[in-house]
Amino acid sequence: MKEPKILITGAFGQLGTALTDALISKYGSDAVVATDLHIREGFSCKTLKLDATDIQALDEVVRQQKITQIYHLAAILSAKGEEKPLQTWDLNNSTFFNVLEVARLNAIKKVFFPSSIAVFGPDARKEYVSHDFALHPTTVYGISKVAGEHWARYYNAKYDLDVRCLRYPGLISYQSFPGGGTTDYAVDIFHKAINGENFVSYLQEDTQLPMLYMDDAIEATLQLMEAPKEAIKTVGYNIQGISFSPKELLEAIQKHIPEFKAAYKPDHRQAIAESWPISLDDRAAQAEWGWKPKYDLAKMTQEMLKQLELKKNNSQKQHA
Ligand code: NAD
Ligand code: AKB
Repeated sequence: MKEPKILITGAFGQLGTALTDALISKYGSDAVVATDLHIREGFSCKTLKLDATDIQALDEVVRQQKITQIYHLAAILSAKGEEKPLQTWDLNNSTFFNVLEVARLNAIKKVFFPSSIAVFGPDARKEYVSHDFALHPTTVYGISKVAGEHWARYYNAKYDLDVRCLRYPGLISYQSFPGGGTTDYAVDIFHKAINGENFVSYLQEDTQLPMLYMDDAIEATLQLMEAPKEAIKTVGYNIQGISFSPKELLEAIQKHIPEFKAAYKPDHRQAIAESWPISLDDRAAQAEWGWKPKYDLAKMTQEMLKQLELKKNNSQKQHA
């Protein structure tokens, strides 16, 4: 049997849209099975409808498709999570349990679990926080990610299941829209800029958060998953990319579109943002598998504007 054969849950969200294509490019269309609650066209790999809360359905796909690795992306993110805390706890945990159990029972070789900067709470160091700092999150999303990291450690220790785990900062991408996080403004602002609309930020102008351009996030994920097992000594790697505030991002965009304007109307997401760190100490990721981001604020801004402009022109041509 050819390896790896990869199953992705929650594959059609913000991360999955880019990661599915990256995994196809790396391993080939036949090596990837992309699944989500709803079917989406446009991928060259097999796509299936799969609710990850249904352990039997998950097990069946894993067996039928002869899966050897699972990337478990399905989750409810921080801002949406605060609107329905119990449902979020339930979904985020039950889907990961199902993945861990199915992985154990089918001798899956590697599992990827995306954690988040949301594992930290307001008592954590704001700048350069280390991966092993106390984890006291105040969102249900953050609590579910801390629990996920603990379960990853448990399955690793008890069953020798190879579960690898990154704490992504806010991800910035042009491929699709984000799905209900606190960092979503940093994607939305680019769409407003390209469409000639004014932007209203739900975070204060000076609220800095750690972010990462999607290409760097994908690179980190592939590097982590390709690293030899002996190199992996941490569950829940911090990865630092770019830290900026809405005002700093606005100024970076204004270098390309000087007339672009923003207003600031903080809402409930402000408190979530204030509970998270501004930057992360990622020395473990650097030392253990060679993490190094390529995008700074200027380069990421230029690339986002270029890619969204291209998308807009292509869609206008199609509709002409
Ligand atoms: P998203 O909300 O864009 O996508 C999540 C996907 O999961 C959606 O397509 C949704 O349909 C699917 N889903 C929900 N319930 C499901 C179920 N029961 N069964 C199968 N699929 C289901 O989220 P994303 O931004 O792509 O995030 C993917 C993962 O990465 C999540 O675990 C998230 O916590 C983590 N993460 C994302 C970011 C970010 O900035 N995007 C940062 C840190 C961590
Ligand atoms: C969110 O804002 O919820 C996500 C994350 C940082 O986990 N983008």
